[in-house]
Amino acid sequence: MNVQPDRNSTARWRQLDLRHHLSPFSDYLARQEAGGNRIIVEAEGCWLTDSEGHRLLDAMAGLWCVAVGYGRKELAEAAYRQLLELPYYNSFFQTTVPPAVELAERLAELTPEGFNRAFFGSSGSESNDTVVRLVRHYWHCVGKPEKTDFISREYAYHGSTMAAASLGGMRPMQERFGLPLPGFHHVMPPYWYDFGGDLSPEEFGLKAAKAIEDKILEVGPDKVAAFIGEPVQGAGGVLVPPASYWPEVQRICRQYDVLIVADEVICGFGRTGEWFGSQAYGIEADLMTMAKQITSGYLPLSAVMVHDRIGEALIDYEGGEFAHGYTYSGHPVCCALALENLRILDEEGIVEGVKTDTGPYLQERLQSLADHPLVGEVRGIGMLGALEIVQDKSTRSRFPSSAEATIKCRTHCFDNGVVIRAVRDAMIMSPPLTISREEIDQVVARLHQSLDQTANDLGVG
Ligand code: PXG
Repeated sequence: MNVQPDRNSTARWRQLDLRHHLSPFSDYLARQEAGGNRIIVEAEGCWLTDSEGHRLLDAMAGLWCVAVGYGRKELAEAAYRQLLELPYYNSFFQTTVPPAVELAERLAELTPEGFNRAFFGSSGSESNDTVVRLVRHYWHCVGKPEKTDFISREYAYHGSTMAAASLGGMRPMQERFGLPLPGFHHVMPPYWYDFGGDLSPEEFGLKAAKAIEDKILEVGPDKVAAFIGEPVQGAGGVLVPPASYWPEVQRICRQYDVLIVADEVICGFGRTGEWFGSQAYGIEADLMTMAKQITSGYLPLSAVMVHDRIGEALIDYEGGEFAHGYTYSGHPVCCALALENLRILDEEGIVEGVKTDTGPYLQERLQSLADHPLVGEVRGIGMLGALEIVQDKSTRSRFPSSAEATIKCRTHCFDNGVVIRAVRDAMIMSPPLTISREEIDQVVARLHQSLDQTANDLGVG
C-alpha cells in the first residue's frame, strides 16, 4: 500500500479503527474518548512517520524487536524469493522444509555450547507455551511425571496466551481470567530500587534468589519442574539484576534438580551486547525461548532452543509422541527472512557494536540524566535503558498516583518526536541496535526536554 499522508485518510482510519479493530492491551472506552489511535504509515532506519507526516525517533524498536532498523531491502527480498519458491509447507507428518532446517542449524551455532535443537513457533507466547509442554514431556520421559510446576517472578512478561500469562507475573493479565493456572508460582523479582531497602544490590541479589529456594521448598522439590526468567526483565521495567543474582539462581536450581528456562525473547540477538542475555549473566539454561529480534520483527517467528541435556533425553527414552505443534512451526518464509536477518546482525558487526560502542555510549548518555530532580536511578545494559521517576530522590518516594508522572512524560516524549515507554514509575527504552551515536544524542536530548516539561507540570525542581 502506497500511503499518501493526509488528514482525510487519518480521520477515516481512526474511525474505522475505533469501529472495527480491537487493538491489543487497550481500554476500548478510553481509546474511544481519546478520539482514536496514532497511525504509523512508514518507517526507515530508526524513524517512524505517522499518517499526519510527523517523524518520530523510535527508541523502542517497535516492541523491542526491530534490531536492524526499518526498511532493510535484503529482508524483503529474502522473503520474496522464498514466497515464490515455496510460500508454505508444514513440518508435520514426517516432512520438513529447507529454511527451517538451515535456521535450526544456524541457531545451534549462535547459541551457547550444548544447544543443538530448535522447536519453532510464531510468537514469544507460543514458544513459552511450548516450554510448558516440553518440560512436562521431558519429566515424563525421565520417569518423574510428578515434576509439573513452574516458578517465575512478579513483573515477568512471558506472553499473552493462557499458559504464558500464567508464567508471567503481570496481575492485570491474570485477575478476571482465572489465571494463573494451577501449578504456576511467583516470587519477588531482582528489583533492587523498589524492593532492596537498605541492602546493597549484591546482598539483595542473594535475597531475591533465596526467594526461589524458599518457593521450591514450599512447593516441594519433587513437584517443581522448572524456573523461568528473562535475563533482564523487559516489559516489567528493564529490571537489571544485581551481579550476585543469576549465579545463585543457577546454583539453587541445580541443587534441587529444577530446569532453568531463559526467556530470551527480548534479550536475545544482541540486545544486551551479547548474542544472548544468558551469556551476559553467565546463565547456563536448559531451554531458551526466543522471538522478536530473530526476524527483527519483520515477520512472526519464535524458537525454543533445547540443550542436549533435554534434547537427548527426548530421543533416548520411550516417552512417546510430543503431541504439540503449530500450523506455522518452521514457516519457510519466516525462517528464510530470519536467516538473512541473522546474517546482517553478524556480518555487519551489529551485536559487537552494541557491546563495544553504541551500547556503552547509550548508557553513558543516560547517566547524564541522573542529576535530574525527577530521576531516582538510571540503569541499563547494552541497548536497554530505564529511568526511575521519583518525587523525592532521598527517600525513593513516588508521586501519589502511580504512573502519573511517567504517563505525562511519555506524552511529552511523543510530542517531542521520540517513542519511549512508561512502565509503572519508570521510563524505559530499547532502541534499534543500529541506532547511531547522533541518534542516541537526540533520544537523550528529547527525553531530557520531556523530563523538564514533566517536572514543570508537577511543580518540581
Ligand atoms: N517473553 C518476553 C520476555 C516478552 O517480552 C513475550 C515473551 C511474548 O512474545 P509475543 O511475541 O507473544 O508477544 C514477550 C513479549 C510491552 C510488551 O508492553 C512486551 C511484549 C509484548 C507486548 C508488549 O513492553 N513482549
